[in-house]
Formats: sequence, C-alpha cells, structure tokens
Amino acid sequence: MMSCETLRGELGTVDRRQFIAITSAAALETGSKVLLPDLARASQAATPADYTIRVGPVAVELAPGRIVRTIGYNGTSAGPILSMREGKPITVEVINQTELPELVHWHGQFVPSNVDGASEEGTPAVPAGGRRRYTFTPQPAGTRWYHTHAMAGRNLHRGLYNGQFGFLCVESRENPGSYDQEVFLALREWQPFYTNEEEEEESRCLRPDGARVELASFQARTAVKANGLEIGYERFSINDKALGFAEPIRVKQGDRVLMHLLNASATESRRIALPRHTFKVLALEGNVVPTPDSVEVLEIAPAERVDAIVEMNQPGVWILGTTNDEDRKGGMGVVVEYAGQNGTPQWVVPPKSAWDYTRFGKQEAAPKPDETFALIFRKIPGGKGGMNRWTINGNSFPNIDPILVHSGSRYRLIFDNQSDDTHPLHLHRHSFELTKVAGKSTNGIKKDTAMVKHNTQLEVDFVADNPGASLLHCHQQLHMDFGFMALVKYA
Ligand SMILES: [Cu+2]
Repeated sequence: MMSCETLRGELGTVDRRQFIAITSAAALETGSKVLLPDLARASQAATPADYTIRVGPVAVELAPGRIVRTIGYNGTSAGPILSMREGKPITVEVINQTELPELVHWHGQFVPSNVDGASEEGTPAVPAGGRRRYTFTPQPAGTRWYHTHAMAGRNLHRGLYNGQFGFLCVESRENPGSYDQEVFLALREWQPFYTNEEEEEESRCLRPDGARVELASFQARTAVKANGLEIGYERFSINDKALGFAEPIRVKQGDRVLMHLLNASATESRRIALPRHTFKVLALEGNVVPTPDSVEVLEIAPAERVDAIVEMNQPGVWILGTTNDEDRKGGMGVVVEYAGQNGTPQWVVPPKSAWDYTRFGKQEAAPKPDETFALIFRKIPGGKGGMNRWTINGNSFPNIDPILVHSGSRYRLIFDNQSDDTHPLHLHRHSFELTKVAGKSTNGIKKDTAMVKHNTQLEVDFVADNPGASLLHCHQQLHMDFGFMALVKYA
C-alpha cells in the first residue's frame, strides 16, 4: 500500500505528539473567550483526543504579500497531513472557532454514519464556537483526505470554497514499495467568484478514445434556457504556494519520487503534467490499481487522488503543473529541480492524450450484481445570472427517494450523464468498483470518487457492507448544493 511514513518534516506533517503540542500551545496563546471555557471543559475530559482539529480563520500567503484570508484547519490550509493506523481506533476532537456549524468528513473511509461528517447521514455538526469528539476506526489503508462537508449554496465563503481540507494517510503494515522521496501535492484554486463563462476544459471535447466531440448537440439539448452561473477563481496553487514561491521539489537523477496528488478543488477538474517525465499510476483514490501504467498527463476530478511514481531521468529544472496555461501561470504548479541544475523552470506542452481509467483495470468481466440502479443526471439551466439545478432521475435533493439496499448484496449503479458537464460522483462510507467506462468493460479499479464525463455513462458496482445512511453525490460544490445528491439507505 501507499505509505506516508517518510519525508515528513518539509511538507508540514507533524506526528501525533507534536500535533497535540502545537494545538494546545496555539490554543493557550489565543486565550480567547471561546477557548478558555473549552480548555476548562477539556481538562475535565478523562483522556485527551488523539487528534485535534481547530476550524478557524487562516491567512494563506501564496506569494510574498499575496495573502488569501479563508477558513482552514489548525492555522493552515491545506491542514496538517494526518497519519492514522489502519484498524486502530482513534478519537478526533473538532473545535469550531467559526460562527457557523461545521462538519469534518473523512473522505474514503468506511466509518459509521454518525461520525462520517455529513449531516444528511445523521452526523451531528460541531456547533459554532463549540467542540465535539468523534471516535472511529480508520480503514481502509491508503491516501484519504478530510474536508468540510458544509453546504455552501450561493455563499462562496463556505464549504470547499474555503481552505478546509487536508491529506489523511491511513497506514497499513504492508510494504510501501521502493521510492526515494514522497511528496504531497494538493491542487487548489482561491478567491472564487461567479461568472457566466465556463472554465475552458480540454477534456470535455475529448471522448475516452481520444476522438473530438461536437459540443453543439449537447448544448442544443439544454438550449431552452441559457446556462446559469459558474465559478471562476482569482488565484491558483499547489499546496499553499503559487508556482515559483514554494521550495522546489529537489531530486537527483535516478530518484523515484512517490507523488500523492489530491484535487482539493471545489469545482474544477485538472490535467497535470511534468514535461519529459511520466507518471506511473499505482493507486487511484488510495486503492492500488490492478494494472499500474505510465501516462504523460494525469486527469484528476475534484476529490480524486492519484498515487504515482515519477522516475527522475531528465535532468533540468521543470514545472509540474496544470496543462491550463492561464491557471498554471496563475499559480497552479511547482518547480522540480535536479541537483546541480539551474536556470528558468521549463514547461513543455504535453502531447494530446485522453484519460481513460480502464488502462489501469483488468479485462475480465465483473461478477453479476444482485440489482442495478440506473441514475440519469440532467441539468436544469438557471438562465443568465441564475443558478443551474441538477436532477437524478428527474428529482433534486432532498426531494429524492433513497436508493434502498440490503446488507451483503452487490449493486450496480449506472451513472448516465445526460449533461454537458463532467461530474465527479462520490459514494460515502463504501468503495465502488468500475465495471464499464463509456461503453468499455473493466474490473478491479476501486474508487470512492469517479468522474463521469459529459454525455457518457459510467457503471460501478458496490457491495452493501457498511449499514447506515450513505451520501451519493457529485463532488462539484455548485452541483451538490443545487440538487445533485441522493442517500443510499439500508432496508
Ligand atoms: Cu456535478
């Protein structure tokens, strides 16, 4: 499994003991009205929590003098990289130093509904100015993440528009594989604003087989009314620094660098490249793929993760970043610098390629499911200046019947995307397995989030093995907040 054991210090990771020390020191320094009664109460608690997460205001300095004020975790954004041991129960205390209720979601973990961090599933929120403890057993091992699950609605200072996210590694005891260095790269946009224009998205014009698709026919379908507002961003980064303002990733020729990439965006899918190098994809959403394979460009939808090995065999100084020129120049990149090399970091336009999950899968057919649910996704255009709404089989959350499952059965979900947007579908508290991607059968790729490209179908299977309410939703904040959500419930 992917390990996160090494390369800690530089990347802002703290081990548990340091983490608690930092938290309490910061709390004492703050000494605010909110904190003092909290500390008194905490001292009465029999045992300290294993982890403490303070949700509160942060200032992210993307570059000297370029400061973004948002909400983050423990004084930073991204929050600290949390490391948890698979199967070992832990307690997390969430301290909410904001004026609104908050929820921390443990994305990709098989935990009970009442701690998962979604109010729709029954997790109690952490009240404004209050604190709450959550106890659960981290599983499965792999690259997970934690983030707010507050709905944002029209408020661009709420939910994932804020900086409330961080990596979470669930460590297994298995051999982590051989690598010389490990880096954590979270892709981020900052300072969102409403716009009538959609972000140019190369992938939306490419089918998985690489053929270009005319968008006109899809637009015609929804041409009754103009599309509503989309989100644009002022600034971009990888982790908390804009391109050119972080310490470079320093490598030596021959190094094998294990990269953990997370798209922590509220809304944008990304294509990522490192010129002249390839990414050997080992895991998607932290789960080892059956057929590791090398690609020149990674495509990562919001909430997706990729664990990949990059062999450093092209000495130079390079830019690892988004293939979108404007956003890369706006900050979404990081410099990779070989020992003994200097000069201006180089970007080279990568060859055109289509991202296709199935290259990482097995060819054999998946076992037959006990039941199949077909889910049609459509957009109801909001009109110029309005908000689009989203429907699943004609209905928007919360006016949508739950998907009823029986414990132990295997279910197939057909995600039928009849809209002109890509949707990263996320199922809480379970993994699903891809079985068909845009007509192509596959098997063995386990994910918790998967992108369904515009006007295509994606089929996934999951076993109902974690009783309790589970959200199924698009991870695009503007879509989930406007209807694109349903509950899976156990009969
Ligand atoms: Cu969506």
